[in-house]
Amino acid sequence: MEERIQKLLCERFGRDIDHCTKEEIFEVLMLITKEETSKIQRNFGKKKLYYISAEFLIGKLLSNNLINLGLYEEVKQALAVHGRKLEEMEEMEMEPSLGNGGLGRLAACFLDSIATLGLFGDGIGLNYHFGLFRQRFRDHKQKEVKNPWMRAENWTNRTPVSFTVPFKDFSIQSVMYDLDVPGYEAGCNRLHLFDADTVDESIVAGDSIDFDKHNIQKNLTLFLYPDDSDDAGRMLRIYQQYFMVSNAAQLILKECVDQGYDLHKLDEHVVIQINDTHPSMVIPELIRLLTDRGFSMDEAIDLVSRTCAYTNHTILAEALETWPTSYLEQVVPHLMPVIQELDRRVRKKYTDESTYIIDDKNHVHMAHMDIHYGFSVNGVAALHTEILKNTELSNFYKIYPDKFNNKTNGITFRRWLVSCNRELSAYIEKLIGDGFKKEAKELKKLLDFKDDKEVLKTLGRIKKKKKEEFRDYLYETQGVLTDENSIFDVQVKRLHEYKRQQMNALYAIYKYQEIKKGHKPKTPITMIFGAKAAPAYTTAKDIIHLILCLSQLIEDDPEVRPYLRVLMIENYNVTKASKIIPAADVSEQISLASKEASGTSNMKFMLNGAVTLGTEDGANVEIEELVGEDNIYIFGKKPQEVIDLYADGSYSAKDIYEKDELIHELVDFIIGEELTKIGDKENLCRLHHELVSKDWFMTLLDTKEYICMKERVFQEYENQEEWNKKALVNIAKSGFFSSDRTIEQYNRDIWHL
Ligand code: CRA
Repeated sequence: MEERIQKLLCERFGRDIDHCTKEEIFEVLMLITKEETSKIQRNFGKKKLYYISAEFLIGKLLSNNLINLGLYEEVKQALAVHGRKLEEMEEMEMEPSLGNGGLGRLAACFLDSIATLGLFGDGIGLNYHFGLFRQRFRDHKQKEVKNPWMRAENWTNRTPVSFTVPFKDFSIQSVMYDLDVPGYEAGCNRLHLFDADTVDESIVAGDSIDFDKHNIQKNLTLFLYPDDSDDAGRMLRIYQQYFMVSNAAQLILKECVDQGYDLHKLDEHVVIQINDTHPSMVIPELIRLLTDRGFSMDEAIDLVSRTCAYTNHTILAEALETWPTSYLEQVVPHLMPVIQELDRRVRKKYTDESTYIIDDKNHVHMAHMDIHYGFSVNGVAALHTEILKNTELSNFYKIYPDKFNNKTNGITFRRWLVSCNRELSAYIEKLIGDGFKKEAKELKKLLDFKDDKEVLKTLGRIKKKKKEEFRDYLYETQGVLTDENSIFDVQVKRLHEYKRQQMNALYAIYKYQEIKKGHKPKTPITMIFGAKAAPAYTTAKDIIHLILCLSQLIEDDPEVRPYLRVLMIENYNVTKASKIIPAADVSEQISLASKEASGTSNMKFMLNGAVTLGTEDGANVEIEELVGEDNIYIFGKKPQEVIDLYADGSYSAKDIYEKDELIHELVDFIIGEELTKIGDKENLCRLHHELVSKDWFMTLLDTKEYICMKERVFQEYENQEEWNKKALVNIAKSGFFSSDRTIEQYNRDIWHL
């Protein structure tokens, strides 16, 4: 390996390893990894899965792919001979900006597991040049700048595959870029990312995320989730979605034809997983393409319905996409006859208007189309699926009880343990062998060491080491120095009111005031946040402002700072997740019960030995069942109570604010002089007003219980042996959340590959 690295470095840069930069060495390692990946066997089968998704949040690939290829140690040694560290080369890699949150990361974990299980399945998405914005903090506020993550040498390979994608007034020629996805000690699949050569990065103004939304040829794949607060932005999203699925549909048919398959048996050779509603137009597009090839409408609809399966990831109304027919007419008029036909058939068969595809306001409900014309509908955690069946989609469940099924999310342990926490992974391996990397349930064997004081101590030492590493990383990247001897209390996820970062901020205010009164915690507390807010989501941005102002207030206060810190990681992404999660003691999963479909960071934290402080929501419920109540801290109103509160409209934030002295005081602190001195009064007042007058996601409902429970968590942390035992139980029971298990279930129940 050493020789090979040297040779390639000399060829490309004319220098040997001792004289090359980290960037150069990274590039060569990437090329070697790509070459090695291209040599391993492709998964194959007579039926193929196409996982279509607007996001694939794949993260950096070097160390992950090396681990999966079994080359990590070899490369590490080769570099070490020259005193160079693989970790330092990894830092040179740009993180692909192809996703936003859990849904995109889930798709990436799935690709790893699909390949690892030897299943024949590729991902299909878009090659966004600037991806999601990069977050900067200025004046205690989020500022969005573009994120140019692509380099001349990339993990992707340009392929000769190209399709013509027709729009109303023009068509666009696509280019397919491929990325190899090696499984762990297994075969390889691909991620196909479509793009167009006409896309022009120079139309983006400077560092910003502003560009001409009307120039589709030039802007089509510039950004993931371009601002949709105006018509042009919404239209652009339709252009993107159609571009993605038309390419997908054309590729699928081409691959079938190339294999010599009979398209009349499409469903025997193809299964399409529609990841949320962004790819839903694949249904009418495939029907259109089949009828163009002479299939009758009846047969085309029947075939496509037996080929497509839909995953729902949320019950939040804002994310359940509907498109006005007038928009679709302007972008993809050729799909409208198909969509109208699909709707007509529903109307003929069913009387329940709430299940129609096109409603009386002429909006097309993408999820409705998926449910009627797909053969499977799945939720992403047990509770979520129950809520879909009984509440959100109950009218559909009545019609199609057999289509509904649950697939609790999972995470790949190769990235979220083996790669991001090599120390813990190695120690587990020492205790129980390395079988857990492929058979995650083997982690259960750790329970044998539950009362082994040495083991518990070692777990504590590893945690401390990961905290030190995070301390160094945060200092290098943000110039903030953390205390590795404090409790790391971590909430990292997209910013959304339902996730209730604002409730966590209220706790910070509470603790600040307590310390001011002289009630100091025994062990100092570091509250760590990481979150991006959607650029047009005002309240979310105001919450970031509040957190950053609190952070500043405490940093400047020598009385409080030794006991409490509030820190926010800038531009939280997969790379940063892999640094903070192994260092966390407490995992904050405090969404309003019923609203978080699953969550996946909860699983990552658990796997890395953090203890969950959370509500009865999403996959937290399943975590609780597994670890038992002694090893998790659950608080707050139950899902059904929350659902009932929405139904009868009886929740009133104002009532709570007016009647409860403590809450009143905490909420008013937001507009008190301490914070308005630091921050922007307009933003803070707006947030205050939002909380006391609306509070749609019921922050104030659970705040008091939250504070009490969090106090208990910090108290119990003081008994380190007991705490480490909780950590051990969490790790030992996390096997269920391996995405290998999830994918096995998808395959067994839905894909049948
Ligand atoms: N935001 C859910 O909210 C879930 C992931 C993956 C989400 C999470 O609870 O873990 O999907 N939903 O299933 C979503 O994106 C459009 O809906 C998420 O990432």
